[in-house]
Formats: sequence, C-alpha cells, structure tokens
Amino acid sequence: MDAAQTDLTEATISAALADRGVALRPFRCLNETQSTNDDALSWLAEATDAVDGAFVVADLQTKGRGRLGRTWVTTPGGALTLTYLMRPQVEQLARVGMLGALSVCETIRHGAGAHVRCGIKWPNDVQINGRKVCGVLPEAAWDGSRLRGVALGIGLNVRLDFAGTAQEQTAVSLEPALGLPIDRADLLARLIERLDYWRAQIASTDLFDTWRAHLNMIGERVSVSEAAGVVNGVAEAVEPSGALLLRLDDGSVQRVIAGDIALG
Ligand code: BT5
Repeated sequence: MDAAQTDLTEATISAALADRGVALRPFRCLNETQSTNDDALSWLAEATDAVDGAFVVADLQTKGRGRLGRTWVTTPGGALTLTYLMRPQVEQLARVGMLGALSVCETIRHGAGAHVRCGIKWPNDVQINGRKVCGVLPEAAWDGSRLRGVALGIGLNVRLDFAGTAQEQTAVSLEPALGLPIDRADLLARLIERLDYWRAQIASTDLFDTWRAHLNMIGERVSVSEAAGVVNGVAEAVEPSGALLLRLDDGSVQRVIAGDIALG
C-alpha cells in the first residue's frame, strides 16, 4: 500500500482530525460491519456518548444500503463508508441530507482541478462529470414521537473499480476522477470539518441556498421516477423543504418529494 493510502484506524483518524484542526469527538472505527447506519442507530439508542458529530466509519461494509432497500456497493479499502450522528430538531430533518451532499461536494471541489465538475443530483447524490461518486442516506431514530437522532450515512467511492459491474456506466471513484492518490483518513477529516460547519448552520438559509447552487439539473429537461410512476418535465426549482418543482408539458407544476431524477 502506498504511503498516501494509510489504513483507516483509530490512530490514523485521530491524527488526521488533529492535523486538520477538527475537534476530537467519540468515533467508532470498524474493520468490517454490515451497515454503518445500523451501527449508528444502535449507538443512538444506547444514548451514552452518541453526541452530535460523533461518527462510525468502516473499512468494509457487507450490507450497505441505499434508499428503498437498494444495495450500496463497496470493496475492502475502496471507499469512505461513514455515518455521522446528529441530534437535530424535527423541523430540521429535511436539511440533513442536503447538509451531507453539500459537505461531500465541497470536500471534493476543494483543491480539485477545473476538469472536475462536481455537483449534486437532486435530491442528494454527488456526481463528478455526471457519474455518481457518493450516495447519502439519512435515517431518523424515534422514541415514540420524540426524535432521538439521525444517522447520516455517506458512501464515497475512493478507489472502487466498477469495470464489468452494473454501475460501470454510472459510477466513478475519486482517485481516477481527480488523478490523485487519496488518503482516506485525511479525506474523512476534511469531510468531518465540512459536516461540522454545515451542522452548525442547519437552520440558516445559507445551507439551502448553497445546496441549491450545487444542484446540477435545474433548468434541464428531466424524467423523475417516483412511487406513482415516471413524470417528465423541466426541473424548475427546489423548495426549502427539499421538494423539486417540475414544470410539466401542460404548463402545470408538480411538486416531487422523493424520487430518482435523470436527464432527458
Ligand atoms: C444512495 O441510495 O445513494 C445512498 C447510499 C448510502 C450509502 C451509505 S454507506 C454508509 C451508510 N451505511 C449504509 O448502509 N448506507 C449508507 P440510492 O439513491 O438508493 O442509490 C442506490 C443505487 O446506487 C443502487 O441501486 C445502485 O444502482 C447505485 N450504486 C450502488 N453502489 C454504488 C456505488 N458504490 N457508487 C455509485 N453507485 C452505486
């Protein structure tokens, strides 16, 4: 393994956080786990030191999930697989996914060359040059009607090779896209710095405005697959709630709360 590609261990993570001036906090670093979101949700239930900003990171995730029970693919050492814990207010829940995608986008953009077009595909995929480099999965934990906390899951491809896989045409990894070796502990520290920054701004209009400015399909003709089927139109705007406003061919506006968007 190259010197720039240190293992993810408690020691390398603590050192990277200190190097980047990021506050130390409780974190769990696992060699292998099923899903860091499950670990984070259990940690939230224990309630001991699962403070806002605590995180779980794993070198290998064997049952990573996406939205709607979809599978999230990783290989050992190939990705940053992270869940960041938050204890936001209920009315801030819609902001959690925005905060995750925006933090990843800014982490990637910082220091990347002009050939790297990094944007957010509504609602919260991070893409480089139109290919998915990161998926975000916020999952809330409730005690009856009281919000216990949120597990903000982030899967960021670092050096996964998608050749010959189902994601060959749609996914990308950071190292080939940037043309640079990436130290995952340092990448993690830079990402935590951005997550902390936007966590502190969760109620601000700046978070929504900056997320919106990073969206890459506004003004484009798109098709959106949602539970009720596929709708086509122009992605006209987004609301502070995160909903997408789609201008249909008959001139009416449809509000889409959740779905998968594609160009064309
Ligand atoms: C997501 O779902 O994009 C959210 C993914 C969240 C993963 C993180 S990893 C840490 C935490 N722990 C977990 O168990 N999950 C979170 P969705 O929008 O539903 O996208 C899933 C789809 O993306 C799949 O159906 C594939 O088509 C595609 N896909 C799977 N793995 C991929 C990868 N590594 N890179 C790019 N695309 C992928």
